[in-house]
Amino acid sequence: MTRIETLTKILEDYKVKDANLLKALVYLGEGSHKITHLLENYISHTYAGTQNQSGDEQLHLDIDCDNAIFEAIRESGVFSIAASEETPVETDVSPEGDDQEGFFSLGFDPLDGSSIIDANFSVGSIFGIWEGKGVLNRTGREQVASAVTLYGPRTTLCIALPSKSTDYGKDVVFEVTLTKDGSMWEVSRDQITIKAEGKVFAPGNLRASNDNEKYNALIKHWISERYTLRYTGGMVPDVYHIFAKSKGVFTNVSSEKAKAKLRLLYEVAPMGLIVECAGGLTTHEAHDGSVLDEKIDHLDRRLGVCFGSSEEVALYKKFMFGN
Ligand code: FDP
Repeated sequence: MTRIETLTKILEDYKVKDANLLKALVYLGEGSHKITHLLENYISHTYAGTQNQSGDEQLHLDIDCDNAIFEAIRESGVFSIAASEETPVETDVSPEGDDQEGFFSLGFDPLDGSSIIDANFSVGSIFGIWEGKGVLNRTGREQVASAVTLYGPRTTLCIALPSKSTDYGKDVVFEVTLTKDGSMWEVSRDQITIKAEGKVFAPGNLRASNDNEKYNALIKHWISERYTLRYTGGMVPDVYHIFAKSKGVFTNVSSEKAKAKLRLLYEVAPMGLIVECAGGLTTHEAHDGSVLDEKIDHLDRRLGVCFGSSEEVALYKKFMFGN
Protein backbone atom coordinates (compact mmCIF):
# COMPACT_ATOMS: atom_id res chain seq x y z
CA MET A 1 0.00 0.00 0.00
CA THR A 2 1.13 3.56 -0.65
CA ARG A 3 1.37 6.36 1.89
CA ILE A 4 -1.86 7.88 0.60
CA GLU A 5 -3.66 4.53 0.75
CA THR A 6 -2.50 3.74 4.29
CA LEU A 7 -3.61 7.10 5.73
CA THR A 8 -6.89 6.88 3.80
CA LYS A 9 -7.58 3.45 5.29
CA ILE A 10 -6.71 4.65 8.81
CA LEU A 11 -9.05 7.65 8.50
CA GLU A 12 -11.81 5.37 7.17
CA ASP A 13 -11.37 3.23 10.29
CA TYR A 14 -12.04 6.36 12.38
CA LYS A 15 -15.21 6.80 10.31
CA VAL A 16 -14.51 10.27 8.90
CA LYS A 17 -17.86 11.29 7.39
CA ASP A 18 -16.76 13.55 4.57
CA ALA A 19 -14.57 12.15 1.76
CA ASN A 20 -13.18 15.64 1.09
CA LEU A 21 -12.13 16.08 4.72
CA LEU A 22 -10.46 12.70 4.59
CA LYS A 23 -8.58 13.80 1.48
CA ALA A 24 -7.63 17.10 3.12
CA LEU A 25 -5.96 15.23 6.00
CA VAL A 26 -4.25 12.75 3.69
CA TYR A 27 -2.66 15.60 1.73
CA LEU A 28 -1.50 17.33 4.92
CA GLY A 29 0.22 13.99 5.54
CA GLU A 30 1.79 14.28 2.11
CA GLY A 31 3.03 17.79 2.89
CA SER A 32 4.45 16.55 6.21
CA HIS A 33 6.28 13.77 4.36
CA LYS A 34 7.81 16.38 2.05
CA ILE A 35 8.93 18.46 5.05
CA THR A 36 10.46 15.38 6.67
CA HIS A 37 12.70 15.15 3.61
CA LEU A 38 13.47 18.85 3.61
CA LEU A 39 14.60 18.64 7.25
CA GLU A 40 16.63 15.45 6.94
CA ASN A 41 20.28 16.29 7.52
CA TYR A 42 19.65 19.89 6.57
CA ILE A 43 22.92 21.63 7.36
CA SER A 44 22.80 25.30 6.52
CA HIS A 45 20.11 27.17 8.46
CA THR A 46 20.54 30.35 6.50
CA TYR A 47 18.24 33.33 6.57
CA ALA A 48 16.46 34.24 3.35
CA GLY A 49 16.96 37.95 4.08
CA THR A 50 13.19 38.43 4.26
CA GLN A 51 10.75 38.82 7.12
CA ASN A 52 7.24 37.45 7.41
CA GLN A 53 4.46 39.95 8.13
CA SER A 54 4.96 39.48 11.88
CA GLY A 55 8.51 40.74 11.52
CA ASP A 56 10.21 37.36 12.12
CA GLU A 57 13.34 36.70 10.06
CA GLN A 58 12.59 33.92 7.56
CA LEU A 59 14.88 30.96 7.06
CA HIS A 60 15.14 29.48 3.58
CA LEU A 61 13.71 26.42 5.29
CA ASP A 62 10.61 28.34 6.52
CA ILE A 63 9.84 29.28 2.93
CA ASP A 64 10.55 25.77 1.55
CA CYS A 65 8.26 24.19 4.18
CA ASP A 66 5.54 26.76 3.48
CA ASN A 67 5.77 25.96 -0.25
CA ALA A 68 5.63 22.22 0.49
CA ILE A 69 2.27 22.60 2.28
CA PHE A 70 0.85 24.98 -0.33
CA GLU A 71 1.81 22.47 -3.05
CA ALA A 72 0.22 19.58 -1.17
CA ILE A 73 -3.06 21.38 -0.51
CA ARG A 74 -3.32 22.63 -4.09
CA GLU A 75 -2.75 19.04 -5.24
CA SER A 76 -5.50 17.77 -2.93
CA GLY A 77 -8.11 19.83 -4.77
CA VAL A 78 -10.27 20.16 -1.63
CA PHE A 79 -9.10 23.47 -0.16
CA SER A 80 -10.32 26.89 -1.20
CA ILE A 81 -8.42 29.24 1.16
CA ALA A 82 -5.22 28.94 3.14
CA ALA A 83 -3.23 31.31 5.35
CA SER A 84 0.03 30.47 7.07
CA GLU A 85 2.46 32.08 9.46
CA GLU A 86 4.79 32.62 6.50
CA THR A 87 2.03 33.66 4.04
CA PRO A 88 -0.33 35.51 6.37
CA VAL A 89 -3.06 36.42 3.91
CA GLU A 90 -6.15 34.45 2.94
CA THR A 91 -4.77 32.88 -0.25
CA ASP A 92 -6.94 31.26 -2.91
CA VAL A 93 -5.78 27.66 -3.36
CA SER A 94 -8.84 26.24 -5.09
CA PRO A 95 -8.57 24.37 -8.36
CA GLU A 96 -9.43 26.60 -11.30
CA GLY A 97 -13.04 26.86 -12.36
CA ASP A 98 -14.34 25.01 -9.33
CA ASP A 99 -17.41 26.36 -7.55
CA GLN A 100 -15.77 25.51 -4.18
CA GLU A 101 -18.78 23.63 -2.82
CA GLY A 102 -17.78 21.35 0.06
CA PHE A 103 -14.30 22.86 0.28
CA PHE A 104 -12.15 23.64 3.30
CA SER A 105 -9.97 26.44 4.58
CA LEU A 106 -6.66 25.93 6.32
CA GLY A 107 -4.67 27.92 8.87
CA PHE A 108 -1.17 26.53 9.33
CA ASP A 109 2.31 27.01 10.68
CA PRO A 110 4.60 25.05 8.35
CA LEU A 111 7.64 25.08 10.64
CA ASP A 112 7.00 25.86 14.27
CA GLY A 113 10.22 26.18 16.26
CA SER A 114 12.46 27.83 13.70
CA SER A 115 14.50 29.41 16.52
CA ILE A 116 15.55 25.98 17.84
CA ILE A 117 16.07 24.13 14.59
CA ASP A 118 19.77 25.05 14.37
CA ALA A 119 20.22 23.26 17.71
CA ASN A 120 18.73 20.15 16.07
CA PHE A 121 15.75 20.14 18.45
CA SER A 122 12.43 18.66 17.35
CA VAL A 123 10.16 20.99 15.38
CA GLY A 124 6.66 20.69 13.99
CA SER A 125 3.89 21.75 11.64
CA ILE A 126 0.44 22.79 12.87
CA PHE A 127 -2.81 22.64 10.86
CA GLY A 128 -6.38 23.82 11.56
CA ILE A 129 -9.17 22.96 9.11
CA TRP A 130 -12.44 24.85 8.75
CA GLU A 131 -15.36 24.08 6.48
CA GLY A 132 -16.11 26.68 3.81
CA LYS A 133 -14.25 29.68 2.57
CA GLY A 134 -12.10 31.74 4.91
CA VAL A 135 -10.51 31.59 8.34
CA LEU A 136 -11.21 35.12 9.54
CA ASN A 137 -13.88 35.69 12.18
CA ARG A 138 -14.12 31.98 12.88
CA THR A 139 -13.41 30.28 16.21
CA GLY A 140 -11.28 27.24 16.97
CA ARG A 141 -14.41 25.38 17.98
CA GLU A 142 -15.69 25.58 14.40
CA GLN A 143 -12.74 23.50 13.14
CA VAL A 144 -13.72 20.18 11.60
CA ALA A 145 -10.28 18.71 12.32
CA SER A 146 -6.80 19.75 13.32
CA ALA A 147 -3.41 18.09 13.26
CA VAL A 148 0.22 18.53 14.24
CA THR A 149 3.27 16.87 12.79
CA LEU A 150 6.29 16.34 15.01
CA TYR A 151 9.64 15.98 13.24
CA GLY A 152 11.99 14.28 15.67
CA PRO A 153 13.83 10.99 15.47
CA ARG A 154 10.47 9.85 14.02
CA THR A 155 7.88 11.81 12.05
CA THR A 156 4.53 11.51 13.77
CA LEU A 157 1.22 13.05 12.79
CA CYS A 158 -1.34 13.57 15.52
CA ILE A 159 -4.91 14.09 14.27
CA ALA A 160 -7.92 15.41 16.22
CA LEU A 161 -11.39 14.64 14.95
CA PRO A 162 -14.28 16.20 16.88
CA SER A 163 -17.34 13.95 17.05
CA LYS A 164 -19.25 16.12 14.52
CA SER A 165 -16.75 15.05 11.80
CA THR A 166 -17.04 11.29 12.21
CA ASP A 167 -19.46 8.45 12.88
CA TYR A 168 -17.07 7.28 15.59
CA GLY A 169 -19.39 8.42 18.37
CA LYS A 170 -16.97 10.65 20.30
CA ASP A 171 -14.09 13.08 19.89
CA VAL A 172 -10.94 11.21 19.01
CA VAL A 173 -7.22 11.94 18.84
CA PHE A 174 -4.74 9.45 17.42
CA GLU A 175 -1.19 9.33 16.14
CA VAL A 176 0.31 7.85 12.99
CA THR A 177 4.03 7.41 12.36
CA LEU A 178 5.80 7.52 9.02
CA THR A 179 7.58 4.21 8.36
CA LYS A 180 11.38 4.19 8.11
CA ASP A 181 11.43 4.35 4.32
CA GLY A 182 8.71 7.01 4.34
CA SER A 183 6.42 4.90 2.17
CA MET A 184 3.52 4.34 4.60
CA TRP A 185 1.75 5.64 7.70
CA GLU A 186 1.14 3.30 10.63
CA VAL A 187 -1.07 3.88 13.67
CA SER A 188 1.27 4.34 16.64
CA ARG A 189 -1.23 5.57 19.29
CA ASP A 190 -4.82 4.71 18.57
CA GLN A 191 -6.41 6.85 21.34
CA ILE A 192 -4.57 9.76 22.84
CA THR A 193 -6.16 10.88 26.09
CA ILE A 194 -5.07 13.34 28.76
CA LYS A 195 -5.50 12.34 32.39
CA ALA A 196 -6.94 14.81 34.93
CA GLU A 197 -3.67 15.21 36.83
CA GLY A 198 0.01 15.17 35.97
CA LYS A 199 2.93 16.85 37.71
CA VAL A 200 4.84 17.72 34.55
CA PHE A 201 5.17 21.35 33.50
CA ALA A 202 6.28 23.28 30.40
CA PRO A 203 6.44 26.95 31.43
CA GLY A 204 6.66 29.00 28.22
CA ASN A 205 7.66 32.67 28.21
CA LEU A 206 9.11 32.17 31.69
CA ARG A 207 10.67 35.63 31.47
CA ALA A 208 7.14 36.98 32.08
CA SER A 209 7.31 35.64 35.64
CA ASN A 210 9.74 38.51 36.31
CA ASP A 211 6.95 41.09 36.19
CA ASN A 212 3.85 38.88 36.43
CA GLU A 213 3.57 38.06 40.12
CA LYS A 214 0.77 35.51 39.72
CA TYR A 215 2.74 33.55 37.14
CA ASN A 216 5.75 33.76 39.42
CA ALA A 217 3.73 32.31 42.30
CA LEU A 218 2.45 29.47 40.10
CA ILE A 219 5.99 28.60 38.97
CA LYS A 220 7.14 28.55 42.60
CA HIS A 221 4.21 26.29 43.46
CA TRP A 222 5.15 23.84 40.69
CA ILE A 223 8.74 23.77 41.94
CA SER A 224 7.78 23.33 45.59
CA GLU A 225 5.43 20.50 44.62
CA ARG A 226 8.33 18.78 42.79
CA TYR A 227 6.81 18.93 39.31
CA THR A 228 9.00 17.57 36.48
CA LEU A 229 10.17 20.13 33.91
CA ARG A 230 9.84 19.18 30.23
CA TYR A 231 10.45 22.18 28.01
CA THR A 232 12.25 22.61 24.66
CA GLY A 233 11.08 26.06 23.52
CA GLY A 234 9.11 24.59 20.61
CA MET A 235 5.36 24.63 21.09
CA VAL A 236 4.80 21.43 19.13
CA PRO A 237 7.18 19.16 21.09
CA ASP A 238 6.26 20.89 24.35
CA VAL A 239 2.52 20.26 23.99
CA TYR A 240 3.09 16.92 22.27
CA HIS A 241 4.85 15.74 25.41
CA ILE A 242 1.45 15.95 27.14
CA PHE A 243 -0.08 13.75 24.42
CA ALA A 244 2.73 11.20 24.67
CA LYS A 245 2.66 10.97 28.48
CA SER A 246 -1.12 11.51 28.78
CA LYS A 247 -0.58 14.26 31.37
CA GLY A 248 0.98 17.60 32.15
CA VAL A 249 0.53 21.32 31.70
CA PHE A 250 1.85 23.81 29.14
CA THR A 251 1.70 27.56 29.68
CA ASN A 252 2.70 30.53 27.60
CA VAL A 253 1.86 33.48 29.79
CA SER A 254 2.57 37.15 29.03
CA SER A 255 3.36 40.24 31.08
CA GLU A 256 3.75 43.95 30.52
CA LYS A 257 7.40 43.44 29.55
CA ALA A 258 7.08 40.04 27.85
CA LYS A 259 4.19 40.09 25.38
CA ALA A 260 2.14 37.14 24.15
CA LYS A 261 3.66 35.48 21.08
CA LEU A 262 1.56 32.46 20.13
CA ARG A 263 -0.84 33.00 17.22
CA LEU A 264 -4.48 32.03 17.63
CA LEU A 265 -5.00 30.92 14.02
CA TYR A 266 -1.76 29.13 13.24
CA GLU A 267 -0.86 27.67 16.63
CA VAL A 268 -3.35 28.03 19.47
CA ALA A 269 -6.68 27.05 17.87
CA PRO A 270 -5.45 23.83 16.16
CA MET A 271 -3.41 22.73 19.19
CA GLY A 272 -6.29 23.65 21.50
CA LEU A 273 -8.66 21.40 19.56
CA ILE A 274 -6.30 18.44 19.96
CA VAL A 275 -5.96 19.08 23.70
CA GLU A 276 -9.73 19.30 24.23
CA CYS A 277 -10.58 16.33 21.95
CA ALA A 278 -8.12 14.29 24.05
CA GLY A 279 -10.03 15.22 27.23
CA GLY A 280 -7.73 18.02 28.40
CA LEU A 281 -8.64 21.65 29.02
CA THR A 282 -7.48 24.97 27.64
CA THR A 283 -7.86 28.51 28.85
CA HIS A 284 -7.01 31.99 27.69
CA GLU A 285 -4.25 33.28 29.99
CA ALA A 286 -6.23 36.26 31.22
CA HIS A 287 -9.79 35.03 31.61
CA ASP A 288 -11.54 31.79 32.33
CA GLY A 289 -12.50 30.49 28.89
CA SER A 290 -11.49 27.88 26.35
CA VAL A 291 -9.16 29.13 23.62
CA LEU A 292 -11.59 27.46 21.18
CA ASP A 293 -14.09 30.25 21.84
CA GLU A 294 -11.70 33.06 20.94
CA LYS A 295 -12.56 34.76 17.67
CA ILE A 296 -9.90 34.94 14.94
CA ASP A 297 -10.67 38.59 14.28
CA HIS A 298 -7.16 39.22 13.01
CA LEU A 299 -4.92 36.74 11.18
CA ASP A 300 -2.04 37.66 13.49
CA ARG A 301 -4.02 37.70 16.75
CA ARG A 302 -1.80 36.55 19.61
CA LEU A 303 -2.66 35.32 23.07
CA GLY A 304 -1.29 33.66 26.16
CA VAL A 305 -2.60 30.19 27.01
CA CYS A 306 -2.67 27.29 29.41
CA PHE A 307 -3.22 23.76 28.05
CA GLY A 308 -3.28 20.34 29.65
CA SER A 309 -4.63 18.02 32.33
CA SER A 310 -7.95 19.34 33.67
CA GLU A 311 -6.81 19.57 37.33
CA GLU A 312 -3.60 21.31 36.28
CA VAL A 313 -5.52 23.89 34.24
CA ALA A 314 -7.86 24.33 37.22
CA LEU A 315 -4.79 25.02 39.39
CA TYR A 316 -3.61 27.58 36.81
CA LYS A 317 -6.99 29.33 37.04
CA LYS A 318 -6.80 29.33 40.84
CA PHE A 319 -3.44 31.09 40.79
CA MET A 320 -4.14 33.45 37.88
CA PHE A 321 -7.83 34.32 38.38
CA GLY A 322 -8.38 33.32 42.01
CA ASN A 323 -11.10 30.85 40.86
P1 FDP B 1 9.60 29.76 17.27
O1 FDP B 1 9.62 31.26 17.43
O2 FDP B 1 10.94 29.13 17.46
O3 FDP B 1 8.93 29.33 15.98
O4 FDP B 1 5.50 30.82 18.37
C1 FDP B 1 6.65 30.22 17.92
C2 FDP B 1 7.52 29.60 19.00
O5 FDP B 1 8.70 29.14 18.47
C3 FDP B 1 6.80 28.45 19.75
O6 FDP B 1 6.96 27.22 19.13
C4 FDP B 1 7.43 28.48 21.13
O7 FDP B 1 6.63 27.93 22.14
C5 FDP B 1 7.69 29.94 21.33
O8 FDP B 1 7.84 30.52 20.04
C6 FDP B 1 8.93 30.18 22.15
O9 FDP B 1 9.11 31.54 22.29
P2 FDP B 1 10.43 32.16 22.95
O10 FDP B 1 11.60 31.71 22.12
O11 FDP B 1 10.21 33.63 22.86
O12 FDP B 1 10.51 31.67 24.35
